[in-house]
Amino acid sequence: MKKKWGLLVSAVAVSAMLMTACGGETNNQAASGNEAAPAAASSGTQVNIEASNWKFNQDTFEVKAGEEFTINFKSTEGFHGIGIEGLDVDLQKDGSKTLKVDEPGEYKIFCNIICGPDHGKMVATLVVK
Ligand SMILES: [Cu+2]
Repeated sequence: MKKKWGLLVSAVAVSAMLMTACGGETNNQAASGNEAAPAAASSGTQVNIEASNWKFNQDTFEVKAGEEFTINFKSTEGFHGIGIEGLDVDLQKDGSKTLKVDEPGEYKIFCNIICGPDHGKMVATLVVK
């Protein structure tokens, strides 16, 4: 029993020393890394699409071909959804979808819920470059 405690204590002591050593070394990196932190936290390109009566927050949304991106969709007013022609995107009301498009081009974003008189005006473009 005593031996076990001894081992445990020395193990803790060693890891504490290691942690201190690492902490000292990474302090500088952590400080300079702060600027990049928001991008790292969201992991990848975020495309924020918001729908209201009866429009999207932007006419075009741009992403890079062959790179993963996440669509964050939100209905801020009314009840809307999005579909994107030729892509596997089908979100309603709120939701996220991560995908990758290899083929550059323009993809039509449309509302996929019959939401009212100007439903047909709810279109935007996903530009894949
Ligand atoms: Cu609609």
